[in-house]
Amino acid sequence: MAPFEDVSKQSSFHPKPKGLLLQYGTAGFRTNGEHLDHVMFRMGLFAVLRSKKTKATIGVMVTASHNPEEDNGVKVIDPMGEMVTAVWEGYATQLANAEQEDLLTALKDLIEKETINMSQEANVFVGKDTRSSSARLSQAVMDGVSALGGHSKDFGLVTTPQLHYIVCCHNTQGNYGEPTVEGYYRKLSEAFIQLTKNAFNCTDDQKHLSVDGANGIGALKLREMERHLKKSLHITLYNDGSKGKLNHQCGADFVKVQQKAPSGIEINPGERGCSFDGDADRIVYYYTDSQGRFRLLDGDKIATLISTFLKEQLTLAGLDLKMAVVQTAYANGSSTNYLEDTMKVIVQCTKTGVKHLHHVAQGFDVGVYFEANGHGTVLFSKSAKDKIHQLAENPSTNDEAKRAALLLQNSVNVINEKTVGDAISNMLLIEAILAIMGMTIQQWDAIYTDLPNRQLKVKVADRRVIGTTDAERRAVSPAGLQEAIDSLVKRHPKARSFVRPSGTEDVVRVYAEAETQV
Ligand code: G16
Repeated sequence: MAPFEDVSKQSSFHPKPKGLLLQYGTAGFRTNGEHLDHVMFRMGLFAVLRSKKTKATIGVMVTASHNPEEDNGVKVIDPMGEMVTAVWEGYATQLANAEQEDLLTALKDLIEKETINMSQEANVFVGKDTRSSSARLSQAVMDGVSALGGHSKDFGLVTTPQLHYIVCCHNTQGNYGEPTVEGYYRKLSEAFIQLTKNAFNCTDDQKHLSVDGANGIGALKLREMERHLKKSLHITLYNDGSKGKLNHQCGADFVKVQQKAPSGIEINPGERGCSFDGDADRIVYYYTDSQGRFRLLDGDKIATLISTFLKEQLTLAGLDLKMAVVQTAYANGSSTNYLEDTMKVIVQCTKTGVKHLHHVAQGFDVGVYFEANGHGTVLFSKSAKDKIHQLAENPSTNDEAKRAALLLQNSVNVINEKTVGDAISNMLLIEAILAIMGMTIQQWDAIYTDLPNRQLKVKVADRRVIGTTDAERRAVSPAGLQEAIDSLVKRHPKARSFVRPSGTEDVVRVYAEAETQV
């Protein structure tokens, strides 16, 4: 059957509800899982075209990450593990929103606009999270792939970063690693074990970490990974999905926004805990201090810890590389001040969405990027990696520089940089850094003091009436909104506030920070 006839026939099994329009949001389409069947089928078609265009394998992950269990969504992964470009996001929206009778026309338009060679082979790797709707929706993706003559490979339950890793390994013919989940465990664990060999005085107690798996896929995968870590880290896993509901009163988003510990976790005062989100691409850390106060170490604190460590090792190695930290409007003002004034690193601010941060970080030798919500990673340019490698291999390198170069090399391997953020990989990196630097979580927390801050979600009739500029730090519409914010902000020292429409939930997000809180 000619491909378009098959699309016509198959799409009638995945019909689009008339009039339903969805926007490609911060990380792809996301809404209640009941409304996504046609979107998933069409994202299967879309992935085939993207694969033909790039002559490489594309990933499609069925997940709604931090959203509640009843939601679902889709993240499309480009050949090198990155997210698709803005132009292709536009095509995805056109395909998802074409009425049933217009689907073939939308498809042919895209093929023509991008001059896609339809005889080129297409391969799509598909993964899913643990939501109850994910199995049905990932089948819809695969139906879309086969309707347009593509080949799909189902990786089943995987974290989003694992699918990014597998796509990148496959497309680099194994250069990035072995393209399997086991290959992922081996690569990261080996790098972690090598790194922590440098933590000379680390006691068994210091190797202990409590992990909140958000009742999601991250919990399952961390359990699978444990044996590869060979007791180099002692993990107690909570919210492993055996009874609680996904992201409900737990997980990285809950902890960050509510600024309190997840339910279902028991940690003694002073001990480290961390939370993953629903697809394990975000992580935040915390502990309770001696006065029983909950202390959160979010993406800003993570970026500071990692950049402190990397900067120190680059100096010891004698490597003069350009390093920057990329943040968003949510970054706590204290973190930005500390990075710029004390650490003297370049800091840049972008719009929300790791795809934006990733892009800016690519402009540096070492680009550390984290959103305050715990989503981020570190990018090393090819020339930075080459210089580190040469130094580590050169027999005339002195001992101190060699040790630093080896630490940097193993850090590169433990950081799953092709993923735009990976909770498991970031957890291992943080644990290794704390062990190597002999640092407690309290000492890490004391690097700088967060300005008190709050984040709220507000439900409005149409969140799209809010337009923003200046990396979402100022509202341009509706008229009068920014002036009202300004007049409140100027009454308080070190105050800052902004509003922006969420790209993953049907809410407006409101952020405020100031020197003091009442
Ligand atoms: C996604 C994006 C993140 C973003 C978050 C919230 O995270 O990947 O970059 O910060 O949504 O976005 P918004 O404020 O627009 O709703 P995740 O972990 O849910 O995929």
